[in-house]
Amino acid sequence: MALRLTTAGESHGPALLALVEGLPAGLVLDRSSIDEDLRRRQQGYGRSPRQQIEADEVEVLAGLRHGRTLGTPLALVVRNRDHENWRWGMSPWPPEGEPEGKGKAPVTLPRPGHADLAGVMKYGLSDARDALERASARHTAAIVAAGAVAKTLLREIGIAVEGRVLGDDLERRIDEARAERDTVGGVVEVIARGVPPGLGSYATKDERLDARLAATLMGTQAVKGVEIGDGFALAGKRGSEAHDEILRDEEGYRRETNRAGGIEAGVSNGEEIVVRAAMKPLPTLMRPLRSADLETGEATEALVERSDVAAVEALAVVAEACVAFELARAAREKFGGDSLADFVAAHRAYIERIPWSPR
Ligand code: EPS
Repeated sequence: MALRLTTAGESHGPALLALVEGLPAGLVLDRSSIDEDLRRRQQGYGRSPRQQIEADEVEVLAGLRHGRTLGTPLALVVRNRDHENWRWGMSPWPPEGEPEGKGKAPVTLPRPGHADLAGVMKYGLSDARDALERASARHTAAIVAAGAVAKTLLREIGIAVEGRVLGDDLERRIDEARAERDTVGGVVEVIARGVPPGLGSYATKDERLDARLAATLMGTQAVKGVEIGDGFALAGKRGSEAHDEILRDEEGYRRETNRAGGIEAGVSNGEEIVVRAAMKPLPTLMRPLRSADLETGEATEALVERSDVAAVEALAVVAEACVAFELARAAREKFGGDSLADFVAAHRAYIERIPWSPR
């Protein structure tokens, strides 16, 4: 019963696609809640003018009938409105007619921090656009659509996932950076409530829930660090200050602290799952860094083009989607079921068996 996500799509191509396999049959999806998450991702202080062009909404091509999943692959599409301006430049087939619109000229001034240089070397490209289009964080719209579906599934077993930006000085930092034609990053936190003990496993590295959450967040554009619970701060503490004492009363086991962030030995322990991701400042700078031209090898300045000053608020929504999808994947492994009713019943039977009281 493996829940799997495959995505495709370029930033200025016709659309982004998400293929979700392994959902149970009978899950009722709500189009407006998926679109609401897509809207949340587009908002946020410091975003690029691109967001005034896009109005992301989900289209379903397969796997759903009358709002209920069929237990078959669910195919989601988010169209790129901006593709209209890139019809020639991003045409999937050799374009017909005279070059027009955006993307006509090759990108040859690689930006430090973006995929441009590594991409052209790795794939043997002459136009960095062939690399940057897929590396673009526009891809995260597909992730958020799939994450909204995962959240719907998790809700059926009492799990809620919520992302937020840490630090309240982001707007000031963005204003200052914009004034100096620079960019900023930041830190986001995702909390998952209602996760039962026992998701993930210590049996193999691949099954560890902490490893899986770290991988999915690190797999998101611009993320350079992930921590679970008190993470890096734990390294400087004594063992007696670092661990969460185990208490037991008539309702079950509980903890008074949650420094482990809800995961011990790669397994959820019933406490809130707390995970943070650090986002680097975005690499497209209006006052560019030094670079070298891909055609001539000459010293130059990196590409300057429309971009965001910050996308940290968007990352909070994306990270929420990533964590939700990974938890849903772990829950599908544990509770199985071809139908939603079977999945929910297996979860209920497990909760009744273990001495844990969801708070
Ligand atoms: C991005 C560059 C910008 C961002 C984009 C990510 O796009 P454009 O090149 O069209 O101005 O707006 O993010 C999105 C489009 C989005 O929806 O999040 C990049 O280079 O990664």
